Amino acid sequence: MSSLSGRLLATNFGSPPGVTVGDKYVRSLWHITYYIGTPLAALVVGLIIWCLVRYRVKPGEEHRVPAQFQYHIPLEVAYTIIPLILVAVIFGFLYGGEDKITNVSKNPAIKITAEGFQWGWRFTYPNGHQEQGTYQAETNINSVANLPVLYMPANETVQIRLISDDVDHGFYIPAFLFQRDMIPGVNNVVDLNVTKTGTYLGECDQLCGVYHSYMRFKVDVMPPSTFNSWMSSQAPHSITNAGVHQ
Ligand SMILES: [Cu+2]
Repeated sequence: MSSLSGRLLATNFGSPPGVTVGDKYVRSLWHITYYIGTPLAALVVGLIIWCLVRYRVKPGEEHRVPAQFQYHIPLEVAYTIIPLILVAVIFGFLYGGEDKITNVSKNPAIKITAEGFQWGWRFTYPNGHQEQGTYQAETNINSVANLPVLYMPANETVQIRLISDDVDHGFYIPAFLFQRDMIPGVNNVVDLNVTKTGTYLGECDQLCGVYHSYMRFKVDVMPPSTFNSWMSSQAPHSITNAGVHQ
């Protein structure tokens, strides 16, 4: 293991370093489950090994029956209460983290509607401009060239309304450590504030039909000035079809 990946593992427990303002809450939940789960796993595995060694059958003891006891109330209370406390603690952290992640701003820099459908994406901007792309029969699953693009500014609150035209889809951008379902008839509104410019891959993560695995998109996070000039060069209510333009 290289020292870099060793350092990453030590600091992030294998989780990717996030690129959004909100992903620290997701990462801290990931870490907390490690903090609680690692000693617990060590304890359980340790006890199993101890039992194997301590109570192994020795020569001449083949018919020995271990001590039998039941209704050991303190023991039963302990192994009921301790897991309940652990679940309650994890639930508390989860609730706190989710509360921050789902919190949406009243004054986002821009509002975008992201629409999922079988099998593609449509991103609608405030002036009615749309970026869209659908599965095409000749699509190469490994190609990202013809994917629809979600353009957004970096370091600003981008509010995205997630809707579905048909069945359940999932708006998932792994690099953002972010996922939210897109459910027909439900308005899921989320805020994303990306701190690093670049191109990221997004995908549908709810099995939504035959070409679900082709349902991907790109996210182009640009400096705000670049985004603004891109935005102002898009005619109102124009439509850009992925794979057709450029
Ligand atoms: Cu889908």
